[in-house]
Amino acid sequence: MKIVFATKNRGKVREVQEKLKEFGIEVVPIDEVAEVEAPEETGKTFCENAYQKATYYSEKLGMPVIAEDSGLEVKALGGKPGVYSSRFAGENATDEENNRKLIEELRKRGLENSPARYVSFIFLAFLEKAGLWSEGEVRGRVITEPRGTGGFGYDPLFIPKGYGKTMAELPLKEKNRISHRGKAVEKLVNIIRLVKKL
Ligand code: ITT
Repeated sequence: MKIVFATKNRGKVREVQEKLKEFGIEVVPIDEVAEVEAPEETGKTFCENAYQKATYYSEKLGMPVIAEDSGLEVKALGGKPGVYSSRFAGENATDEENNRKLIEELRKRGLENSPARYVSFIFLAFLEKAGLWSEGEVRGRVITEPRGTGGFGYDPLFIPKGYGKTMAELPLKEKNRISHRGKAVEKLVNIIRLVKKL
């Protein structure tokens, strides 16, 4: 089985490819199938954005696709950056710029860390405006001293609950086992299997 993954984020592609390999499913990044301009993300929730992206690309391509919307919610910042995680330091911000902004925001408040969680919503669009979705989260805390070179985004600043290492210090397989995205992908596979049995 092959699934087209509509994302421009290489980190997401790597993780979902690796995770779905466990289930014998091949993930094809959308840019290997067609050149489609990314839609604007206007949703106020991860769920809305995942739905919007998946249905947009599926309609453009005329085939089933999955899309994912995810982000980091930091307690000390009232849940920010949330759906704005990829643009926390401004449109087209790099991971480094977003991380620097997060560190600044924590330090401004006199904090060295704060409870936080990563959230992931995945939507598989396969009929006009219909499909399947799943959600995953991982709780932990963010720190102000980056550590590690793996993963992407805020991983050098995020320590999962029960771990002494940041996500960026964990091997990909381990991150996938405990992460928001890994859990959402696994649940989606279970739903697909159930639907196939119906
Ligand atoms: P697509 O919309 O094309 O999929 P994107 O990177 O813009 O790519 P999102 O809008 O879903 O995707 O934003 C996700 C952001 O949340 C991502 O850029 C990181 O800043 C952060 N993020 C999500 N999952 C993460 C993870 O596993 N590790 C680190 N940061 C993560």
